[in-house]
Amino acid sequence: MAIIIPRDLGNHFNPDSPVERAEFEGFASDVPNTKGMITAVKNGDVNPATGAVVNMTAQSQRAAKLFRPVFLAKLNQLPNLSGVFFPTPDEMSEAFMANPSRSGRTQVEIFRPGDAGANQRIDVWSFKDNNDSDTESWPAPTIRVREGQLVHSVLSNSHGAHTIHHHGIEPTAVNDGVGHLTMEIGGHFDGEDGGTGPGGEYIYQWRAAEAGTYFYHCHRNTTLHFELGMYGMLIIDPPAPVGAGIQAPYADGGPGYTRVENSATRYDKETFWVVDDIDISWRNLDKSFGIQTTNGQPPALFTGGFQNIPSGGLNDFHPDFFVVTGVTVGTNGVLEVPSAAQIDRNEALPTLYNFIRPSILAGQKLLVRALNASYCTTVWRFPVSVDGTVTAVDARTLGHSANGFGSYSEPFRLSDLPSDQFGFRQFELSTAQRWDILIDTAGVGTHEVLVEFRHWLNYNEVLHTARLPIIVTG
Ligand SMILES: [Cu+2]
Repeated sequence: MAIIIPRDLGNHFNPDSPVERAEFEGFASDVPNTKGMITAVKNGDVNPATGAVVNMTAQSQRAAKLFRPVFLAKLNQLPNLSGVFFPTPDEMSEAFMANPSRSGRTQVEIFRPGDAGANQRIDVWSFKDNNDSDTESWPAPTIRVREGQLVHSVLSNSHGAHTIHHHGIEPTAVNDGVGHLTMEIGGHFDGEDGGTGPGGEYIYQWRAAEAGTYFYHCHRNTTLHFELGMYGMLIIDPPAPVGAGIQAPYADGGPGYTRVENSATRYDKETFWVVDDIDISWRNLDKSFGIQTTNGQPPALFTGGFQNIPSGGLNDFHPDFFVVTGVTVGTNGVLEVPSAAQIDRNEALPTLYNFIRPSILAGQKLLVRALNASYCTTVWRFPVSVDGTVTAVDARTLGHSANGFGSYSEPFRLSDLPSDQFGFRQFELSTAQRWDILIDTAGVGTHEVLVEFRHWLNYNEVLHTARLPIIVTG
């Protein structure tokens, strides 16, 4: 009997064909994962010498496609897999490497607008910094490295299966952190919380090739895990000029250096404006929503997430409120001052609140790193009282001759954008887009930047507007 794969309407799927079955399980379901692929090699389902599939399963198919024979042989020689440590097949070593280390997932509480008593807490998921056990924060702690460094980014697993995808980086395929296809940490096949719990560690290896504003996020069951909060900033800093007195990577908040065309240029302060939308109902979904649990019987339980599922799941998205870099946007659009009761439950809040309300002296330079981490299209409106240079888009420095894009791009001024009748200049960021804006002109006073969250389907509907201040003192 032909069965229609929900995500592939019109194409009939034959579950009796081992090839189709393997493809189906590989792409639409919770298999294969890293441990499963390695186990397939160890079990002899793949010939480690030739890379040929011996027994056709989703795991063996994917392992044969992903791993070169030299790596298959290496896996086969491992004594056992009880250590749940998966070797990085192309691991190399250099002096002055960067070694960030995260575990997933941790849980952090945020608060609805007006909930000063912290009575209506919302759980978000985050990554924990394994080198800083004191503070759990959301967004996850920034990974910050120096341009040119070889990076070994460790992900260990504390609950459920996750990955790290270093968004905008171009690593080798096994280090890309895209679930199912590459290294997924957490050794079970049957849903988020139904498996064996903790397990696994992997070193994602990549080169910090170009300075810029990136971010990292979990790429397993991505639609859900990203909405639940599994992301943090990833900054690659250019080296400082000789004699600058500071060296990359710089501290969040500045001072530091950013590349403008071909030159490392100093900024005094820095902020990350990371806008996000929160749908409370998604917190109550079964955490396997969006994942096909085959149980060996495709397509058994398609738990939601795709277009032709009539209702429920990941196709129902209705944000209840909005946040900027983890701080709640009030119903009036203003960032909410964290209350004592809230800080009691989320100690990172005061730091975040001050960080995203930058205060500079007149004449100082402020680097705004803007990221849309919501599912809305966002419209950013800068008042004409503020000007600055848009230096980079999606971590590519405009006019940077070394990156290959320099010959056909150049930085531009906010004042190059047309202003509307209300005295604002605007641009759009859709999901995952980043702009770097080096603010260098603003009069004394508080300048409000407006960020509109537009309905993800009906662009003209403004769901909410956040008001972000740039405070300039004399
Ligand atoms: Cu995840």
